[in-house]
Amino acid sequence: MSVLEELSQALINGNAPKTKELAQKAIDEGMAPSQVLSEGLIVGMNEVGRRFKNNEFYVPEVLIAARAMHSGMDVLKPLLSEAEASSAGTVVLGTVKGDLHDIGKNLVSMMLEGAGFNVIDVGVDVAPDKFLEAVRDKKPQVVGLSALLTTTMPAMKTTIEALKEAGVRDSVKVMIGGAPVTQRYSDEIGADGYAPDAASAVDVARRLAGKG
Ligand code: B1M
Repeated sequence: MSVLEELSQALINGNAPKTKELAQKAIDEGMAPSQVLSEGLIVGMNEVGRRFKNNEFYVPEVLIAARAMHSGMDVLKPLLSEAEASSAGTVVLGTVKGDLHDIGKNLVSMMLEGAGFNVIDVGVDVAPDKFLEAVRDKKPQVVGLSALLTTTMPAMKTTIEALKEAGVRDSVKVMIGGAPVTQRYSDEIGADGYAPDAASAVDVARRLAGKG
């Protein structure tokens, strides 16, 4: 097994210390941090997602794998930001009001950071006003809204409306995502982009920030 295959496997097994050790080993062997991320950690996390969808994995396994992903990212993050001399842009990211799900949002955050974005994570259960405040303060190119409940999807629309009412809608692009969200819903509420998963969130954010 190659070191990257071992790394993916350690992440799938939820073995955080081993994931960290193997990420470091791959770097020490001379691999680029972006390669270790995309061909090691993300391959592993995709497999976790697949097993979760097929009911082979349950929530605890997903949480433990996400923790292992974090420990691998601890090794890669400083190296990735070194490699990306200039920031790809700033993204304010949060889970909308009434919604406490953050595993997917955190993956999106990690992937964006890995791609050189400066991510300002405003957390979960974020009211439109709080998004607005972050947009005013941080002047991001993109604001990312995540929702996992059909009952909280309308908060995406409310947030966009709050940005409009405050007169800042034209200064920022809105990207939305989360399991129940669709491209159709994105069009319907006037968002600028929709991403079905964390990897495509990077492509969409690049496009919206004018860097892709
Ligand atoms: Co909740 N939950 N949950 N839950 N939960 C779901 C979402 C549900 C589908 C389960 C079910 O009934 N089958 C259901 C929603 C039904 C619906 O609305 N149609 C549900 C429910 C009902 C609830 C509660 C109401 C349960 C209750 O209390 N009765 C409650 C609500 C609490 C609240 O938010 N107010 C609740 C609570 C919880 C826990 C706290 C136990 C826990 C959350 C822990 C946490 O996040 N820290 C939890 C979990 C874990 C889940 C499931 C099992 C897994 C979600 C997850 O993390 N997936 C979920 C069932 C399911 O999805 N099958 C479920 C893994 C994650 C990697 O995927 O989040 O989809 P995901 O993110 C993906 C993409 O969607 C995308 O990229 C990510 C990576 O590829 N993406 C974006 C996400 N955000 C994005 C943003 C972007 C772009 C892409 O741009 C900005």
